[in-house]
Amino acid sequence: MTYETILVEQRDAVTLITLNRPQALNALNSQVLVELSAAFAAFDADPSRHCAVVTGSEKAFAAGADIKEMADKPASDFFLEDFFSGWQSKVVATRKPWIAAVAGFALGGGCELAMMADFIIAADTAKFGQPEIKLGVAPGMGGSQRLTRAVGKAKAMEMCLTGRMMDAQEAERAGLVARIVPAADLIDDALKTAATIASMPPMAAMVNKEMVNIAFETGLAQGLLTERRLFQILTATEDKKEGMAAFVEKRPGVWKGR
Ligand code: CO8
Repeated sequence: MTYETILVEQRDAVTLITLNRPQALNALNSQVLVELSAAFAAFDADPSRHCAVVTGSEKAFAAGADIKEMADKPASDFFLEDFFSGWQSKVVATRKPWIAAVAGFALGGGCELAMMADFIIAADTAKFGQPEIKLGVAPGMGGSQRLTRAVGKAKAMEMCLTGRMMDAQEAERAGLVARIVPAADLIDDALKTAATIASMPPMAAMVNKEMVNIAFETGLAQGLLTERRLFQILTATEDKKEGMAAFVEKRPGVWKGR
């Protein structure tokens, strides 16, 4: 597929996806969703890629869903198209790990896309917000749910009701981002982190991702049971045998991915 709104580069076992609509501060329109969905599907299906990084520009990771595209759309179209559902079924559905590397504005749908990632690495310039209320609407791509789970009710409620932005430092304190790095180091740092993940036994990486995500979606008893079952499944892999043998023999493991 030829992409017009994103750039996709392969860096060894890591796929780097850059949102590329600078004229609209990377606003997420339908074409971005189609292209990102295709890029994630290709990444998930490629046995030589094991982690992805999604980033934007220095000024904006993404300034939201595309307001201009939605402004005149009738409500019935939003309903009949089940508008925004593709973000869940195509982007969140990605089984391999991916990181959002966020500099500048991550607002509305941009903040929601960042929160779809397995974790966020933020530049010290990052600003997160859910300003939809100012447009007479509310988050529609997961913001009210994922932000609340990430930072708790008080901050999420305040951000959704006032539209105020949270800077990188506050986002780190609140648990929204894994780490802050200087803006100039953002891509290198995210790629290095992704390369570390990509060097792990691939099935174990996918299972670790699934386990942590399950903690977001189920109660403790169900989560613990699922964790145990997934752990037990991993013990049947060739990479488990190799990982333990490599530890005992004091050498790096060589992974088969099965
Ligand atoms: N959608 C479409 N275009 C956008 C968006 C966006 N979300 N954000 C910025 N742009 C465009 C601007 O219109 C402008 O285009 P032009 O040059 O043609 O006028 C260009 O990007 C540059 O933007 P600014 O000139 O505004 O840049 P500033 O540096 O002055 O300001 C801001 C940067 C503060 C980020 C500002 O652009 C802004 O407030 N953007 C909108 C942020 C926002 O509200 N995001 C949430 C969007 S809504 C959403 O995500 C989900 C719900 C949507 C429902 C809508 C139903 C109608």
